[in-house]
Amino acid sequence: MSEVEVFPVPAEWAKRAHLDQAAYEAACRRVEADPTGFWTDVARRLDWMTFPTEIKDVSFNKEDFHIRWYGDGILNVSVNCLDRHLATRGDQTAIIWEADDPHISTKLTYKELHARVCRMANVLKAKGVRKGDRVTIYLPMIPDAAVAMLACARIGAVHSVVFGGFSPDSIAGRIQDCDSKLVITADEGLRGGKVVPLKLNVDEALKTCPGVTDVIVIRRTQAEVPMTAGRDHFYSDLKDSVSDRCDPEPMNAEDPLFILYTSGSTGKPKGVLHTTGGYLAWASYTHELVFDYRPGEVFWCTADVGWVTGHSYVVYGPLANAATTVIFEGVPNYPTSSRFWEVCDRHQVEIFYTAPTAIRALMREGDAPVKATSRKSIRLLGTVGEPINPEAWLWYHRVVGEERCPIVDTWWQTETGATLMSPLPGATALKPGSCTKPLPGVKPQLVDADGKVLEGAINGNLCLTDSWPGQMRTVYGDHQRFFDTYFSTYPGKYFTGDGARRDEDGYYWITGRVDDVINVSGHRLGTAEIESALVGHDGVAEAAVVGYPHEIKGQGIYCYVTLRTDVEPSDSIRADLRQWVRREIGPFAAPDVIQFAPGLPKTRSGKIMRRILRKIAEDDLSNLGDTSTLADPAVVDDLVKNRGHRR
Ligand code: 6R9
Repeated sequence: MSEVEVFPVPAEWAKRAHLDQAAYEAACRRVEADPTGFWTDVARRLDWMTFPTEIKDVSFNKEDFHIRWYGDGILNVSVNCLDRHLATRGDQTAIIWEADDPHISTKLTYKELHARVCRMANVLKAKGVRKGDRVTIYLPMIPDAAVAMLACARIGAVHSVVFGGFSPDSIAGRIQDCDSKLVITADEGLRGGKVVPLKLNVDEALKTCPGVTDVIVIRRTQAEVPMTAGRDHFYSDLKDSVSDRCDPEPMNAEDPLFILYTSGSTGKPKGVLHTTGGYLAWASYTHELVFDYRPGEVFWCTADVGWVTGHSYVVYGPLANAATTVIFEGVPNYPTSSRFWEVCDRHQVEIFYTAPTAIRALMREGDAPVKATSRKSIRLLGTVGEPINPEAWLWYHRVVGEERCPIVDTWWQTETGATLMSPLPGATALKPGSCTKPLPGVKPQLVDADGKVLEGAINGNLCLTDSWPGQMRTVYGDHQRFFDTYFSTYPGKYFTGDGARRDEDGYYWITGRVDDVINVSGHRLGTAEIESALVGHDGVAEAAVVGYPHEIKGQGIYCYVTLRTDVEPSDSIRADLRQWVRREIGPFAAPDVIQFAPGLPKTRSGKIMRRILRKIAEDDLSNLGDTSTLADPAVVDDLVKNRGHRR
């Protein structure tokens, strides 16, 4: 293995940080020696109506499988994110909104945000939304997205945010699965100067969602949109008839806070369910530790609230910690590739957190768009969503951070609620490409395919042997699927679906998914979902989808498609299929390569040999492995000969 450059903790960081190396190690020892004391202290960072006495109650075993944290505690998330800051920080900026148009930005203080949340909460109540009801939110990156989430939390409704890039079909599936009666959307979204027809998409989706009785429409672009009488209401027509005070609903720590759909290796997307107390404690704790956060600092996480990163590090973690959080409507390269850094300068951003795919795309534009800006306010950089290649890490460090800013590479998942492994800027020496070490209380373990525990420096499948407060509690409506997906592969352990290497210093290096999930520009997609979209097309008999390394996106989408015998392969059907998948799932799921395949490599029992398809997609022909078990080994020759052109 080549020499890895190590970046030691800068002295000033060790001095100012919440945790330096010794304190980090002490915290790790304390969780072992006194778990109840440690986790009780984590709970203390929140304001409780009733402080919990039951702290951790977990079993990953089949016989008595259950996960409960702070089970007798009572609290309200919106109180923790708003009310408790009012006395001392009511006039502090809570949200800085930077619009897609670089000439527009606005600020909301904690007082103003509180009033807006209460108003929306009252509007929801007036529409009949009660504790436990599900509300679907399909909004652009505007402050109202955070307002809508917190308004649900205030009255105990369970939000399901659907990313604005999803298609009508995907919205419909998510509404039906959790049976929401109410949808909050906007007339249109704006991203990179392009209009996203949000209301039209909702209208299309609702054709198959008869259970939805109300749609609340926020005016963003003021575009004319069709309104169905009795069902659709402009928020501007509702908000003035309600009060801007709303008593918070007392919630049990284990009451649901939100559902967020995410792709798995099989079946339709799963409704990942997070609860109130443990989730918020973990979002807040990790936000403070990983970003070494102090109240009032300007924090910018570029993720969309439609993904878990937006939930935990645009809204809940930062607001619980009295942050000034930036909500950015736009994209990294509009109007120019300097946009991120101009926004940092304009709002004096101190901590900047984004995805490797954005870094790689900007790196390709060269140093000049970065160097045209000051970036002096930035002290700390972060990444999330996929492995970062050392080259991109080094560019981020040298060019963006001018070698002054540590980089926290945070590994986690929708299922984990918030970060599980990451450097702490005052405690951990950095290695480019490694998410380094677990946070205190997090217990990673590497196992081989048979579940044998692996020790020392080695590659393996990444499991967690114990729970943490932010762990998901169930798959909405399908608890058995929750157990089967995460706890049955390696009994008694949570299996992440990721592979990882541990090096001689105990640092972890995530190598990517070991299941049929692919990570495209930091967006998680199940290959099964794309396959199911493809075979929904009239011309397609069969399809198999795999990922392949893509310079900017991390992974690209490679589709092998067997057409029906009466359909001729052509560029036009290829374009048609691409468009079809965009429409079925969303634009970000558009295939990069479509190869027409007269046959797919299958075992004699009919199982598609994906290993071979992956190798061909990766252009790694030296190592196709044993093809003798195939029903028809000749199909492989055809696939190799007609390999697709990678975009
Ligand atoms: C937060 C988020 C989760 C999957 C995860 C892993 C990959 C996330 C990473 C990373 C390497 C990191 N992933 N962070 N891989 N280094 N720092 O992204 O959640 O959308 O559910 O994706 O993303 O493969 O399993 P989610």
